[in-house]
Amino acid sequence: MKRLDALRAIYSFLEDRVVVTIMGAVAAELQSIGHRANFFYLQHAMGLASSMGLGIALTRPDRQVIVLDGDGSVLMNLGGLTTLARYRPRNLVHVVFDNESLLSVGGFPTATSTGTDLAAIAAAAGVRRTATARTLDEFRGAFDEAIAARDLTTIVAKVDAVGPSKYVTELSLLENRFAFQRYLAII
Ligand SMILES: Cc1ncc(C[n+]2csc(CCOP(=O)(O)OP(=O)(O)O)c2C)c(N)n1
Ligand SMILES: [Mg+2]
Repeated sequence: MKRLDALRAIYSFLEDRVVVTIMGAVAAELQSIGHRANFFYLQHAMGLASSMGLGIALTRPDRQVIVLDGDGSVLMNLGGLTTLARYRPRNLVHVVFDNESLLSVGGFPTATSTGTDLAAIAAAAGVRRTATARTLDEFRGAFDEAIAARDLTTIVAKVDAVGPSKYVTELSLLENRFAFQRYLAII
């Protein structure tokens, strides 16, 4: 499965949800489909996208929050899963695109390439709903089920280690930050 295809498969759903992504390839891919004011691309703070999503989900229980994470990022902050599970925001879906690689910085293999199972770690951390998707159909099914369940879910989507030709986009961090802050203030 290509991450870009997985993003395309859920894009229409993301259009009016609060979306937080990690930096790098996934941010550039989502922007290539179409940036929206309700999308925030967390730069630099690797491993903290779920923490930011958690904060928004807890303060805005009326909104659905989707976090688009990466294997390397989650591995860098495994404690984030325990905190997510502890607060169990029912309005947060945590998607981890697992390409078994630190793709955005050159493609170094991560621990998921040697057997680490992030869905199992999320479950052991206390996340009650977890899924692993290896095909586009499985991903779409797992995503729809997570939304319907109205409960915290971590979906590990196993994707190819391929990304966009360039990761730097025209949208600057500060511009994205202020526009996202204004979006959250008016919804
Ligand atoms: C604390 C910290 N260390 C290192 C980096 C450099 N860095 C940026 S993206 C990235 C790889 C992210 O890997 P992953 O989450 O698997 O996403 P992928 O690039 O594979 O899509 C790294 C190491 C960073 N931004 N922050
Ligand atoms: Mg990765």
